[in-house]
Amino acid sequence: MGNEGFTAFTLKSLTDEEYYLPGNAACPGCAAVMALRIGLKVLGPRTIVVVPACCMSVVQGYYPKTPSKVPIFNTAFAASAATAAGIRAALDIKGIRDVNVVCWAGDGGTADIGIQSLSGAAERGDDLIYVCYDNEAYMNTGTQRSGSTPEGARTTTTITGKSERKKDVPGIMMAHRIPYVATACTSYPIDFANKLRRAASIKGTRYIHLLSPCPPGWRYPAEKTVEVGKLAVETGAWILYEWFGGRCRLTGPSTGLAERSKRRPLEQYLEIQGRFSNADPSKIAEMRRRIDEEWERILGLCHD
Ligand SMILES: Cc1ncc(C[n+]2csc(CCOP(=O)(O)OP(=O)(O)O)c2C)c(N)n1
Ligand code: SF4
Repeated sequence: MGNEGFTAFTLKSLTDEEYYLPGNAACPGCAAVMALRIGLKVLGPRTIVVVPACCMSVVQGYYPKTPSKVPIFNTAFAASAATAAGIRAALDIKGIRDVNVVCWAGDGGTADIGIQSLSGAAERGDDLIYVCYDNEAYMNTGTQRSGSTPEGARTTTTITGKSERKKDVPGIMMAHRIPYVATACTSYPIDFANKLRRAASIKGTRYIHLLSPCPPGWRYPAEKTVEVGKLAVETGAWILYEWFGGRCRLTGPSTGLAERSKRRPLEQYLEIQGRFSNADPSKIAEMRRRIDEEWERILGLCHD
């Protein structure tokens, strides 16, 4: 599927240049900020980032002591995609075509409160990249459940574990028939970098849903962020795929995990985090069933 002319990143080809600097206000082990650092390496200095209310708007601090070397536009919680569309329109009027406009929004600001402006932009085909860094709760305000919190996870508003399923935002975006939708995980930065590069090479609304582990919210030690993200993928709880040109394909380690027997036991992903401590064996069996269902659905898309 459409790999012609696409030069994939390797670790070596990723620039040493830093556009998001250390010394920022992120918690130690924050995956969302690691991914922003990688993302800006991919997109480069001709980029404007739109950030709604979320952890990232706190992490960046106050001008002139901000960690970002590119302009960041802070906007209202519900309005990232509309703001990005407006910035793109203004750039177009000025004849500036070489600037990437990218939204960097949390799951609360995407799956819940920002979904109307995102849907509007996608329906209009506005020319922007939207990255939802999904830490699976409203973290900045103290870990409240979001539509993207997975079933079974404890948050301050689901103290015994969330009973509803996680909202499928990538699926919602596919239903808009936009040109590019992908999932990614911060523990696989090169997979993410390549997806962002491909997204940047296409016009229209492009969407990447990035699983971003969060030590305080998911209740694990800060140094385990990469391990936790890898376990999400290796147990099959998070599937890496890319959808463009109307076709879907698995990417990264997920390509070898279509068969359930190849996946690590789900317990390994759940036990490393405090947020699933209430999940008993029957709940875990239910989660496993849902994961199998999700695999079948994604494999169905890949084989069409
Ligand atoms: C309209 C509105 N409601 C509530 C808030 C308070 N608020 C600021 S950030 C935030 C949580 C954002 O959660 P998410 O989008 O998941 O990003 P994260 O904090 O996890 O990075 C909330 C509720 C706000 N700024 N505006
Ligand atoms: S609460 Fe989580 S997402 Fe927010 S800055 Fe800390 S580690 Fe990152």
